Amino acid sequence: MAYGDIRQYIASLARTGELLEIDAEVDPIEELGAICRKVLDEDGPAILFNNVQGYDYPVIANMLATPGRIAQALEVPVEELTEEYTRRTSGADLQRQPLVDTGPCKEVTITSDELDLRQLVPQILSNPEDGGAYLNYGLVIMKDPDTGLRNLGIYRMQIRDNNRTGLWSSPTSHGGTIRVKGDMANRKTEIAVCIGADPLLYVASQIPGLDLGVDEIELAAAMRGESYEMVKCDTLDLEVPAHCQMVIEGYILPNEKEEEGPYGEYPGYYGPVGQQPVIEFHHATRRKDPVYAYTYLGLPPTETHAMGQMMGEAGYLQRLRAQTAPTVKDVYCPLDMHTIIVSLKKTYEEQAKHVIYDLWSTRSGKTVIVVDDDIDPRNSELVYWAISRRCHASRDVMIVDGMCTIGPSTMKYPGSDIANKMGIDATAPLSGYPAMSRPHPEMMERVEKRWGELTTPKTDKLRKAGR
Ligand SMILES: Cc1cc2nc3c(=O)[nH]c(=O)nc-3n(C[C@H](O)[C@H](O)[C@H](O)COP(=O)(O)O)c2cc1C
Ligand SMILES: [Mn+2]
Repeated sequence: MAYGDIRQYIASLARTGELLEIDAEVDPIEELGAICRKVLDEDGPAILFNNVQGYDYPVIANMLATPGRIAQALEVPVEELTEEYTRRTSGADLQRQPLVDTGPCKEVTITSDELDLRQLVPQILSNPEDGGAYLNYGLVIMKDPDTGLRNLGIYRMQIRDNNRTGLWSSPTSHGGTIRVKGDMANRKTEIAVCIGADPLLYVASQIPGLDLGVDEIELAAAMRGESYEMVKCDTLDLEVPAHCQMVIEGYILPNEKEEEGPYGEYPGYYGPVGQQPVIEFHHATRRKDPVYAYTYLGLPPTETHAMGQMMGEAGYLQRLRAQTAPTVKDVYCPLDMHTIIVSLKKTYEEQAKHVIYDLWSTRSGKTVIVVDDDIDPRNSELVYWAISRRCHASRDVMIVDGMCTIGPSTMKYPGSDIANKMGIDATAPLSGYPAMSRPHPEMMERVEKRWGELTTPKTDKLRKAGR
């Protein structure tokens, strides 16, 4: 049975020992981020802060920060996560979600006069040099103005005053594309921010490599095995999940930019201050007793990295299987979010390089390493071995310009402001290499069969020899 809402998921985390409840009062500026950092570094549980100073509602933090908790959201064993995701979503008939009249997210209405984001949202400073409090874990629903198709993503919003925030949506994201279209047409863009929703909506929002026009909510429903009841926004032509905790309705103002940042992002560095779009909110609804969902951002491991890893592996595997490399065996994404290691049974010589080109064209793919199918991409020692033994650097290491990232790598060399992407083809040629020096499989099998006999002591000659 799928979870009905985020509260049922939190209850399930509590049952499985994956929840730390903190009843003591916590300072959202001086303490909350540091508590999250400590628990993440210890690979610890999700945290339910029941008493955040100056805020009326509980705050759930880092709910999906481990593969185990992501698996718990899908209700599958962790080792079956990628496979099960693929089974549920590939070729899935993405259904439209049913529209209902009302739902828990509509219990309380907050009009434009009453709206104060500084009360509705806790004023958390994740890292000490952040430019202010951010709403950093809202599920953002917008529509592509050209097609009318819905999009779901997560983009940070710097809280400015009672009803205005900044918005940082990378131009490489669908959310970024939609707001740029708004600028180009000089039209305001409707935006609904959902807070505290079903965990699979967060997970689905992070799958890379989707086409603009594939609705992440429909994908989440396929992952969940059950549709989401949706309700109409009160003031916008958008629909939102009826069982989320809060909905804030507003417009991205066209061609209006304000100073935004700095903000400690997932690369583990503060991003710079820049001119970014502005959102004006004018309406909100919520449950009577909402739970606010927050996530700490910074150096890995965090929830963002955990979702990026699991969904990257699933998404890239699906993409390669469908296009460039049907014989791909496995994909491993380390927690940095930009490295992709592919193990491949090559069917033609240039295929490893085609895999590199393909993954370079995704917005997060930065360093792509391709090894043969005899190498486990998760075994870093064997991946290094393959790079040393099967990669001829002058031909097999490829570098191009064009990484659009918020990391500081280009700042090392003044004047080089476009980040690079790198590919490493660490596969042996199909024409063959010298035979590998190891026992034949039959020999290993034979030893395996005799293992009991070989390891049962029959003689203690050495000891008897009087050592
Ligand atoms: C906690 C969190 C914060 C994020 N903040 C941003 C952000 O500020 N800007 C951005 O472009 N992407 C951000 N992302 C990544 C996007 O949500 C992600 O790339 C998503 O797939 C974008 O979907 P879209 O391509 O449909 O817009 C964030 C992700 C998480 C988990
Ligand atoms: Mn999208």
